[in-house]
Amino acid sequence: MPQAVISGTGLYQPPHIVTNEELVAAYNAYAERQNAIDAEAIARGDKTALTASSVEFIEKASGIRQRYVIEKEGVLDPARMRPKFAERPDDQLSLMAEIAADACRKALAAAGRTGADVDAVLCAASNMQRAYPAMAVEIQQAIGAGGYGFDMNVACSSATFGIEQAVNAVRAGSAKCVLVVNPEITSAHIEYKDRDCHFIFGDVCTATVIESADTAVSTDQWEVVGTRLATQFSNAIRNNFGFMNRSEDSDPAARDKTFRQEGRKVFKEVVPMAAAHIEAHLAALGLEPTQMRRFWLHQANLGMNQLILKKLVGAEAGGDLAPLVLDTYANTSSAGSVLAFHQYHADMRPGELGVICSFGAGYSIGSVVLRRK
Ligand code: CO8
Repeated sequence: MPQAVISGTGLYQPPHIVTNEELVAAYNAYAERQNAIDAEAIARGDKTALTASSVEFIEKASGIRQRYVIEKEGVLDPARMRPKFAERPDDQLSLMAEIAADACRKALAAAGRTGADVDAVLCAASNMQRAYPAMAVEIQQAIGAGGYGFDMNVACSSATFGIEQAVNAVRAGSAKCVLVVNPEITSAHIEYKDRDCHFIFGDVCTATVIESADTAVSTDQWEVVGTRLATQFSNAIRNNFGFMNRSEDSDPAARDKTFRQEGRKVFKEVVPMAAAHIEAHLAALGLEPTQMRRFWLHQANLGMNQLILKKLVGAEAGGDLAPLVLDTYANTSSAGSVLAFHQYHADMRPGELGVICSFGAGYSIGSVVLRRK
């Protein structure tokens, strides 16, 4: 059976930064405006006045300091509170495929490959821009790949679940070179009018090349030692947007049609699950957490990562052992753990081990154990 390696990663980074200060100023202006509109209902006790957001809360509760977005003006407009994207005609490359193709080309360049070498494209992300044709097939055409493409969604764990499918395809011999791409346009499905979550997400796209070790040409190869996936149903993170909305005569702009969560519940339930998942995966491979040179953890919350790491090895997250990217990029959904790997692996030596681990809605958890070749 061929051995699978990660031979390159790529990152599309959006052009605009939104700082916490800018985001909070926009939210507070929106809240003031909305409270003025609702003044009578608030006075009657029929509505609750919106309370201000705060930079201090955001940084203390999450560790996030800024995020990147593809479009900034609409997000920060108190009269809009969502990005403003132009609808593109069918014969133009869609926005999601455009950022995906950019990340794919960079990952292929890192792997010493071109689109012509790719025989499978998996578009793995929390949301797809349309129902069909599959985003992956459009990306496949944009980068000049052959073979096949399909979309998959396991929310924040989409990337690790995609990597396992790619590794299985390479091991089974059904594909030689697979691209897993994670275009996360989170700004289009977060509710900027809700102070509980307006700060959480940022846009990026990551791409990973997985190929057979026999034919890989990259100077930067990572043997996939093992992958493990797990899911357990939970409503604690949910978005009811979908094709049935129209027939249900439900309001497409209702609060339940964008991201919502019970953040504290997620925090409490997912931390022990993720730590136990990593520990069990490593044990099945005959490894201990203390043998890991690096943990590339899902980037949702600084406190979550610190607790997971403490349970595993008794250390603090951040710095060298479990690098953080969420302070700069915020939660980029499925792209977060791959982004951490992309930015923090060059210093590792041949033979050293690390784990990519994602966790999020579903609940879903995925881990990928890597050894530098
Ligand atoms: N400013 C000031 N105060 C605030 C704000 C704010 N912006 N927001 C909330 N507060 C208040 C609350 O109202 C509350 O007040 P009170 O005590 O009076 O009720 C108080 O602050 C404390 O609120 P919380 O208990 O909610 O605060 P926490 O300390 O729990 O922090 C977090 C909130 C940061 C959300 C934290 O709970 C967290 O990070 N939890 C983990 C969440 C997580 O990891 N979720 C995973 C989601 S990602 C995923 O799965 C992908 C989904 C698909 C992608 C979707 C892309 C859009």
